[in-house]
Amino acid sequence: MSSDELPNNQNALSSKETIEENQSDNLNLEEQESLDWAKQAFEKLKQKQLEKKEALFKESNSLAQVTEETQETNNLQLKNKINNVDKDDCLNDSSKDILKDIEDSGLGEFDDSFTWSAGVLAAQGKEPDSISLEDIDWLKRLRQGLEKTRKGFVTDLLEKFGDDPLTPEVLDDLEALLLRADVGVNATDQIITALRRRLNEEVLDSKEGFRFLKQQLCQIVNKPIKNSNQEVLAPKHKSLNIWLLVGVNGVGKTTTLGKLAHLALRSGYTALIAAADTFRAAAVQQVQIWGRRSGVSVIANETPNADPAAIVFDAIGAAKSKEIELLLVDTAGRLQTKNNLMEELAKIRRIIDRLAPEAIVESLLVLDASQGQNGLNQAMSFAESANLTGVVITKLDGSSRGGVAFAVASEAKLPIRFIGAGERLQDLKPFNSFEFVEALLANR
Ligand SMILES: Nc1nc2c(ncn2[C@@H]2O[C@H](COP(=O)(O)OP(=O)(O)O)[C@@H](O)[C@H]2O)c(=O)[nH]1
Ligand SMILES: [Mg+2]
Repeated sequence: MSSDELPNNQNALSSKETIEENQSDNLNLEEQESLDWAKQAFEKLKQKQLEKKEALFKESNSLAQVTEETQETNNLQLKNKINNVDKDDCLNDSSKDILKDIEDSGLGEFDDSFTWSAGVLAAQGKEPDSISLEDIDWLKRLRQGLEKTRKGFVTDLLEKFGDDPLTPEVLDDLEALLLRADVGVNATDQIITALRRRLNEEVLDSKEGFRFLKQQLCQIVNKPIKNSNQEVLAPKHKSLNIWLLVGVNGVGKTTTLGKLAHLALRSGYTALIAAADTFRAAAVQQVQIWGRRSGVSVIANETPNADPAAIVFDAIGAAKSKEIELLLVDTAGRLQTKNNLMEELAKIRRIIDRLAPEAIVESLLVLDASQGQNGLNQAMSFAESANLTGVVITKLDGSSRGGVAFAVASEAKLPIRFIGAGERLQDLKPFNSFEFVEALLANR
């Protein structure tokens, strides 16, 4: 194998050196430590990436059993294969592995986006060699996704905060900004009151003010999580866990269900999907595609308007006989009337209670971040009839209204369990308040 096929480590090093030269003059100790951490992490990841690529090429060579001379053609075929599987909904296992390898190889440059992501991981006590490319990819995506929210909020905020100690007038401006960013009346009140109290006690410079604001924002989203006594939502092994995905049409229920199935399998759970959105014919097929993508079986009935409760009935039977740990239930988002929709959810719930009273049931409301305040209204109306236990916020990539997370936590008092930022299988992660707030206020 020629060394040309391997990623060029030299490029990464030279860009790293440039950053170092430019920055080392005016870095304080804390920043220098953070940069060192990021450099170490970058080196480790680069190494892992190299090893992975080498393994991939070796594998492709042994599979095709080609000689040195024909290797170039073979690599080309491999690349073609990779390009093609990207468009294929029904990936086979080996294509999936290759695709994953290639996707994972996107380390990119040692740039501001990498150092920021590394800083967020370091601040949570992680070691440079324990992080993965996926961690970095996700944080970059989250920061990028929240850019629109940030632009309309943080940029103004930084301008208002300036470099001087905070004044009561700045708090009035902050209040208006928070409300405009869909943070909601309750959460905004809470933040402004806390800041005011602090300002009365001491002089607060803008940097400390910003830090205090982040802390307040974290507290707001953490409160319902703490109240639930479950830091991260995960199914209980060797038990039947049933997670219902509810919410209005188009918010991303089915997509989230597919991503959750993938996450569950990767985390070592056995999973099954129930296609209980029978209101639209295409909905069942869409679930089946996600089932194939994630490698999880689907219980469905393709008869138009089949009874969703009957599908859940069958799915529970199958889950019990196969000792499934996580049953994911897709539900309809639109029926003729809102009452019908709520009645249908209640009926599904009754079936579960009757058939699997021992099951651990989660009713997760899926909210589209781009709907802002409207999402909060949905949360309030579903909370009454759907026994909600948590929220999934989707479409954080490119939404300008990510602030709604705070409104949901403080007004609907629901823990945010997962967030979605993209349409790929891996674009869903358990909610982490620290990462979310850091990504939202990433400029400082
Ligand atoms: N950009 C982006 N699109 C998403 C995300 N989640 C879902 N979508 C898209 O939103 C649309 C509606 O999703 P779907 O799962 O069918 O919504 P449902 O009607 O609630 O089941 C689809 O085009 C999805 O690809 C996300 O996190 N980011
Ligand atoms: Mg759907």
